[in-house]
Amino acid sequence: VIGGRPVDVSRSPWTVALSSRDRFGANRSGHFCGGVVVARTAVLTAAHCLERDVLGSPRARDFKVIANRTDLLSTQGEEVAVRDVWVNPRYDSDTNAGDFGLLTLASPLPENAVIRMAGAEDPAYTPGEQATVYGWGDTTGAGAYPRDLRAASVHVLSDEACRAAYPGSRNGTYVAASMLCAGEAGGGRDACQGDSGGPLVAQGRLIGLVSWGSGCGQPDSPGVYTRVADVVRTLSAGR
Ligand code: 4AZ
Repeated sequence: VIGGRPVDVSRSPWTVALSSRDRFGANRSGHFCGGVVVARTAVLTAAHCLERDVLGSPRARDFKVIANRTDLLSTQGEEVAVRDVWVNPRYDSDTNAGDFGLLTLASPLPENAVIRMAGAEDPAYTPGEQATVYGWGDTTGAGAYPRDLRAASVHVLSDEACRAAYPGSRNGTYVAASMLCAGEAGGGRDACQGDSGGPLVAQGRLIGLVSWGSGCGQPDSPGVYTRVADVVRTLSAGR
């Protein structure tokens, strides 16, 4: 998270780290992505966090979920094994549309760790409002990874503003049906590498998952998030 502040995980107990022994070395506890507790045994994350070339192997035994831990290098909280990995079959790695997947946990997390997802009838925000992004990702855009969870406030933008920022050039394409974007006009506050799969929260509700963007915290290059209302629609349609 660029331009954020440290937060104790008790303030956002739904925020978890995905950790793999093979990723980034032992000094970072193997953290490679964020995730969000959406049911006692279910964690939502980005599909691109679960791809073979990112994870090495998308097999459940290769990674674990770290819950209730602010400092990644501490032994606080719990490490939960993953029983099953599901990647949205409609995820398009070219546009990043549909960038979500679901982890089923081997043991349940506490009820108070579960965040409610925004739905299609209940988006939990209107463009222009503030939301908060959480994660252990890069704080500088140059590979400076923090030990402690961080959070930043960003403004949710209109689809028109997102499309104008990412009209389909080499910088990427904004797909309104499955994405939303958030940032600051002058840059400075944003998600970054390592935050992927983690939560964007408004009104106490999960509205987005960190997905992509052009750089981090740059003016006129907002962060792009998986639209959680679209995740809910997809999951409830059973496909
Ligand atoms: C990434 O590489 C990434 N500024 C995540 C979020 C953003 C950019 C890059 C948004 O995972």
